[in-house]
Amino acid sequence: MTLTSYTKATTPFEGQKPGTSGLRKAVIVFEKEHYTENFVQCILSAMSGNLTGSTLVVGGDGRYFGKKAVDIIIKMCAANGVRKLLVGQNGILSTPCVSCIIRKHQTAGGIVLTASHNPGGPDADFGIKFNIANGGPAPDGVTNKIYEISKNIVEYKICPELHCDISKIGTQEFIVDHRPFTVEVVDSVADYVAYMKEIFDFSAIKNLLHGANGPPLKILINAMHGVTGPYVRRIFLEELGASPDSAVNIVPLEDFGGHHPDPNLTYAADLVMAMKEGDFGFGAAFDGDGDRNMILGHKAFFVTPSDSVAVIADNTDYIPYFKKHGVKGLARSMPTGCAIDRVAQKKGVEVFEVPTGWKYFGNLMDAGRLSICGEESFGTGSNHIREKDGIWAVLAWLSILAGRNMSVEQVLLNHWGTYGRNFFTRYDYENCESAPCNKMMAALDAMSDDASLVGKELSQSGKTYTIAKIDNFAYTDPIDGSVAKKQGVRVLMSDGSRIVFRLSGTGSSGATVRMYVESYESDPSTFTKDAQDVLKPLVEIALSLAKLKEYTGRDKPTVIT
Ligand code: VG1
Ligand code: CO
Repeated sequence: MTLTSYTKATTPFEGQKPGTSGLRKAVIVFEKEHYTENFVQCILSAMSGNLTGSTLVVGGDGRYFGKKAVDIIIKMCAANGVRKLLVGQNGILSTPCVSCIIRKHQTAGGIVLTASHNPGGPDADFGIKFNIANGGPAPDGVTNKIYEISKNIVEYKICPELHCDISKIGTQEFIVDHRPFTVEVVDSVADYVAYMKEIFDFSAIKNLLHGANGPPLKILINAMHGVTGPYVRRIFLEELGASPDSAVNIVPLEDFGGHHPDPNLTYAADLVMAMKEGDFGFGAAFDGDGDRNMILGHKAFFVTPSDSVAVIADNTDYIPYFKKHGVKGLARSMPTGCAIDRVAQKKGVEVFEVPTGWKYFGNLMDAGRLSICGEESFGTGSNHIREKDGIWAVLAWLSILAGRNMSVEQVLLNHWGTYGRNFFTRYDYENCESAPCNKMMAALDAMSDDASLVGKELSQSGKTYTIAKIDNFAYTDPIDGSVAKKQGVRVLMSDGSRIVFRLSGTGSSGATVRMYVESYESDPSTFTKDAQDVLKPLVEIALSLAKLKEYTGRDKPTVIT
């Protein structure tokens, strides 16, 4: 039977502007008539010359509205001349897995259905993100094009009679407008698991977990009811043979059990509590779409993400992938603590500082100049794909623990012993009113033009810092020369300490202020101190410099990491 596609008239919606990582809005917004269709059409139209005859990957974190969105995307891709879709079974694919499949099958790109760490469910958030042929999030040039198209859209194409069963693995063929159209429903984990087995030495990790060279390491992996559940089961329980009590919350739920699927000390409190009891030597959690990770050691010893990526970069000898491909360069996002810079310096490789968001790493990787990178927001990854990758980070850590025969805490103490410690913390003020936050950012921005502030001393609780420079971070991509401006106000102190302020670009409403505070210590007697204690004076300085309490009306943050 030949199916026919139709052109439907529509009108633009305001605000279909992809943020740090795709378009994120409340589910009720995506449920508005034509809303999702409009945005999907904008993505497809933005592909222009590459659309007809293309293959795309489709999948997401399993949150509420995901299946509905997959159905719409299949019907619209069919109508828009796409040749083939690779769809995760039941619409399930982690974000790193989408990236892996795009690359392995050399597709023109993929559509990821996730709002990542934002809560899910009918009263929470949904999101749509476009990834390009390198497997990474669309760069600003592409997202700007999508947004421009969204402002003037008048119609979209859809094939309403096309019905596709995405619960069964296998290929389904259709004829749409006399053209063949194929949907291949793929196993949600197979390609990804195979790739991890190439990258890491699974037998070394198995030995660590089973105690071949010492006491067995007990691990606790918390999937937070996000998309990583099936990956955790297959990799940690089946492949690595960890005991069943090693993995919790591994059934993906449409509302993540009502929680924020964000692996940090606040939202993954259950993991922290369980680790504190002391039965486990290693703990980890992931976010909704599986690209973030949190690493904990025995008794919930916390590894700040800025240190995590530095440790991985410093220990690549234990990871077969890097032995084979080498380590070309390192990178971090601007607000991320600078520990990795020190590793780069020692190893004599380039280090890059890019704006917040994984999309800025892709060009450097494609150009062969970047191997390992991370963000303070629990994102860690490498050039094996073009997204950050939570499970990869855990496997990297386990490889290091196995290779060095050390605990998490020992690895960190060792690292600080070599490099010194970059103390780091982030304060988040979620869901504030937008107008006063914008004013606060404007006031901070104005400070970057104020030369009289340079050299000014700021004191608090017996500590004094001298302002060396204030700027609003701008980045010129070394590969294509594209420029990203106003990426966050940085207050750089003369001793290398830093304060950074920016507004979140992943929220679905209101404003979230992020304040990042970092200072470096080379005195070993400080290394085991609590970051909050060490950074307290600088935090106070930051709060008063920005008049944060006055502008936001908040006397404490929602989340501290
Ligand atoms: C946040 C993080 C950023 C991360 C982004 C996407 O962005 O700060 O580092 O890349 O989320 O992560 P923002 O604009 O809210 O600060 V994910 O796992 O939500 O896709
Ligand atoms: Co995520």
